[in-house]
Amino acid sequence: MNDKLTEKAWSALDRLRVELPSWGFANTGTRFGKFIQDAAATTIEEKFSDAAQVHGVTGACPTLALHVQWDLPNGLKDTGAVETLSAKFGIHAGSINPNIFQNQEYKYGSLGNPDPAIRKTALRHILDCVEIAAALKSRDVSPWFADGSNYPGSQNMRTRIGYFEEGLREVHRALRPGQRLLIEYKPFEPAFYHTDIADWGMAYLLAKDSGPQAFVLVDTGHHYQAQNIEQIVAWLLHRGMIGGFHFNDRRYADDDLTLGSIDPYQAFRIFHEIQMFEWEKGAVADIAYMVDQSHNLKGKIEAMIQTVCTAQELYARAAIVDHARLAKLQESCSLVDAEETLRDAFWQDVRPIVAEWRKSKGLPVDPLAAFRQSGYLERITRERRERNSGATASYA
Ligand code: RM4
Ligand code: MN
Ligand code: MN
Repeated sequence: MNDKLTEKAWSALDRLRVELPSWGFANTGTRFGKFIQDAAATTIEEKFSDAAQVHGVTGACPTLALHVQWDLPNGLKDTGAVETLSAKFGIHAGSINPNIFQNQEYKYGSLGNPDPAIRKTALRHILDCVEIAAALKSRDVSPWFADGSNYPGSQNMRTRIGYFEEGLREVHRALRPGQRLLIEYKPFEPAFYHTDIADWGMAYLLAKDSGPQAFVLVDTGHHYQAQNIEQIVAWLLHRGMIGGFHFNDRRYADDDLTLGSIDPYQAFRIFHEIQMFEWEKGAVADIAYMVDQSHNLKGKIEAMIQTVCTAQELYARAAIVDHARLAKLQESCSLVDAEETLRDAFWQDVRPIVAEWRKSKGLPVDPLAAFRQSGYLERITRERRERNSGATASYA
């Protein structure tokens, strides 16, 4: 590969930061059962410690997304402890994720619940999350709403839109300058008839309605099978409305599989859309790249290392697309040559370039091997085994 391409790939790697999810290090399961792992993290300290391992070998993950109910059960009171852990492990608190889906009162919804008292409880929790984010100097508050209904006629969809508009405006009013509200959508599950924020259009409209600091969050697993995700990304980029991603891969629905494990071309196409936009604008899009994966069977830290390495490889491949050439070919409708320009980049093996980049940063050339050699996994397996033997998995 020539020097110019190598340089493009290196500068892409320099800027790619991937946020890890605290819940990805904990025991989780499926609706049918939970397989507890000896090495899984059961405390927030262990989650920070595990995330620091991933950051240590990849150099790309300085922040950890926190789920308030699971990580800060006492809310604002726990922020001091989180700051201590941040300092200890060199990992900052990332996006703050409210939990408005797990408690019994949310059976019929949170901000969309017909009961005003429950809407208020949900609102108060999200407002607490804004305070927590402010205390931790973390920029993004990132709610996912499980709200919806299971049977036709059982809820008034329009009334609930109004409830969401009202609640989200209120959340937006509490945001500090610079903070952002990221609105995530998901077509179904846990609701199987209607979901209040089911797609990017609904998230977009609610974000626009609530105010200028609200943006859309795209979880790659939250789409119907045939949906063109990169086109959604293109629209959101065009409108300046993309706030961030939850990366994962899937075969069927919201499977939370390792990024790129099923369809690496999909992730590449998303990265390409973003980098083509950035090339045109001459500026980097302000997007939070976050992982949202829970691994039931794979070792959690290893799975996260795989994920980050895959993101780096696919992002670097998208960086070496010849944007100027592609733009001309698109203009002249040279379909085959345009497609080949994209395919050329996708099929390049950038791993030697990524390895050189790692070496230049003093990072291990093979992050997974380095982690395996460190002895960390054996140590935590020993230390955590007993606690995990009686553990019950948390939902994520
Ligand atoms: C949802 C969604 C959210 C995540 C929860 C646990 O499917 O992806 O982002 O916080 O799961
Ligand atoms: Mn998500
Ligand atoms: Mn999900």
